[in-house]
Amino acid sequence: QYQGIETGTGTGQYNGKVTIGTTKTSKGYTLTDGSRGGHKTYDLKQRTSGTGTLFTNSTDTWGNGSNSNRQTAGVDAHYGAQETWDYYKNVHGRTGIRGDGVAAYSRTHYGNSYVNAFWDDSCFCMTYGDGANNAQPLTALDVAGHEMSHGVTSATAGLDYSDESGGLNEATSDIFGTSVEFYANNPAAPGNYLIGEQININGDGTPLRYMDKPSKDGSSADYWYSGVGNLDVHYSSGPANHFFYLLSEGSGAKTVNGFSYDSPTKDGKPVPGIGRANAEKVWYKALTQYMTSTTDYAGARTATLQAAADLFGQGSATYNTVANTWAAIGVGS
Ligand code: ASN
Ligand code: ZN
Repeated sequence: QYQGIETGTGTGQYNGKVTIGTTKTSKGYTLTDGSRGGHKTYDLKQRTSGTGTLFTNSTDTWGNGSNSNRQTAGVDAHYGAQETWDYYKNVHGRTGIRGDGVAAYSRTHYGNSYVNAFWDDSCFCMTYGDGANNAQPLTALDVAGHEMSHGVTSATAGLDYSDESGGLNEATSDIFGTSVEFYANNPAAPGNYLIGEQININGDGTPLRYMDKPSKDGSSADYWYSGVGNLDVHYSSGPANHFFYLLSEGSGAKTVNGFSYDSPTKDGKPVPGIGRANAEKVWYKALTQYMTSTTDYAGARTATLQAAADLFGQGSATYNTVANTWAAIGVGS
């Protein structure tokens, strides 16, 4: 009897009906993605330690869109890891978090009504709570891309998770989480510059973070200032998230993929944007070749200008827009 790599069908709570990489065994099917380094997705069954139980099923059809079906969060987490793997491989030529073809793994159903998700270097894994009333799991696509990207940052620049480098670490995860969401091109989870908008984490339909104008969350900084590094890293990420939005789309009012934005600049001077695909290339090259564990906002400016010089030429229009976009968020001159 055949055993090996399969493509199953799942119904997630956030991603709708999706195809996912699975494996056929002698006993049935498992959430093991044989074509992406063997990424496995587990059910922690509300525990907060251990690896949990690998999702297993008699058929290759998974979840039903509701978190009362334990497989549903597994489908969204597994799909998120799959799309993130494909994004880094197909857009940046990076095979796996470390570039060595080895997969991480995902743990779902962590704790009881736990409203967070996290990456952990020590297990090389990402973990998702079930959210409010165990009904809003933290397994949305941009959040999965965010968590897995913490692994990439760890394996590359290694940005320290405090002070300005911590904000840049967080922003890197928001930038690539958003990039994954656009990349997947899934109508159930359309790409946008909001973070966690599908989870309803505030209970009023607002997202966790806004890249076009980070201060809309009530806590994040829109612009760099001396002392921004004293904010929580999820708020000192604001200026870098804002930089990425502006570099992608330019300032002012704009609707992208059905989502409307209005992004300001510090001095009120408009910036044009270079397109999201170019902005992603600049940030990825800066992260993987020029940033280090202690890179601050001034260092990130230098790193992205080095990346832009490599990619587009020093003094090119694109290079100059990168410089002007840093000025638009208060970095450099
Ligand atoms: N969800 C959070 C994050 O990935 C967890 C944390 O605060 N580290 O940033
Ligand atoms: Zn994070």
